[in-house]
Amino acid sequence: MTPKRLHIAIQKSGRLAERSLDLIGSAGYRLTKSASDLAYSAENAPIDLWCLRDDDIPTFVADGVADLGIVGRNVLAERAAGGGNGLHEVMALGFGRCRLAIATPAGFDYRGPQSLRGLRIATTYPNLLKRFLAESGVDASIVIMRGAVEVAPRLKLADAICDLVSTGATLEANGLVAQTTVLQSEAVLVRATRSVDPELERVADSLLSRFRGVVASQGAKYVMMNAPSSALARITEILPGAGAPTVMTLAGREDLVAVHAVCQESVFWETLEALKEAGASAILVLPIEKMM
Ligand code: PRT
Ligand code: ZN
Repeated sequence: MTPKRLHIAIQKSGRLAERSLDLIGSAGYRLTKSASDLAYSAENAPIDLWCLRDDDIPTFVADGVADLGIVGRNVLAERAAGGGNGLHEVMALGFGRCRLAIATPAGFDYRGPQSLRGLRIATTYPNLLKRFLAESGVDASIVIMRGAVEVAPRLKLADAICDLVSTGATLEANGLVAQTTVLQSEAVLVRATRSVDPELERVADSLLSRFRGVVASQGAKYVMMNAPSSALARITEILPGAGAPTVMTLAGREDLVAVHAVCQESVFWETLEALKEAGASAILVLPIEKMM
């Protein structure tokens, strides 16, 4: 019997494709591309990747063709808002961040969702928009488009749009302004709600804990310094997103201690200056490769 393999669906090409492969690589899986370019195999684990259009990923996972998938939360939420089930978000992956937002022409006097009453709103996310309008108690008509939503107001096809925004450059180039956020999104790992083969469950558990480690170590830093024992409380206060630091005595120095901490947030020059001002010296900031 050939050993079972865990199948993960990722985007074939597009905004999430490269980062999805990077994440799997950072989790220690060595990938070989298939001849067709549509699949990868891990050499060192029973894991295969399938490369698909992002819109197909939820269905493939829900139907059990793939066990896990990496997709934008927006895609998952749109399916759920349309009544699609059998899927859930396992974890947020920290890349592909964007928001689904209502945007209006720059001169429009927008005073919240109420201002949308009676208007036509263009979107590729009709289910999420419909739910947002219902929750806001607003009656408006939805113009469903397949893409290029940002041109709809200029073409007089709609009065406003509901679309994904990351930098906002596309909106600005089209004379539009982002107003209310409908959904915060980023790439997420999804799996089916049905149970997976027990043999593969172990493979999935290991992958999940490795993914958690990679995501948690993104941006995290290991900070070391010497400090007067009297300044310890102040220094702990300054360290961004750190738990209780490790404090060690220094040989032959009663007044000084070594302080080590894992900081979950970015450590800026301002933070280092504040630490120095509080009495710290020999400050080192190191990247963290793995965390578990
Ligand atoms: O071919 P396939 O169907 O697989 O890909 P696709 O074209 O449907 O998706 P793709 O690759 O464009 O996006 C995949 C996922 O990336 C989305 O589902 C989101 O979860 C996420 N993402 C992150 C974004 C953006 N940022 C984003 N900016 N998806 C789309 N955009 C659009 C935005 O709507 C705007 O039109 O990109 C344009 C540029 O955005 P600004 O704000 O930076 O100008
Ligand atoms: Zn798509």
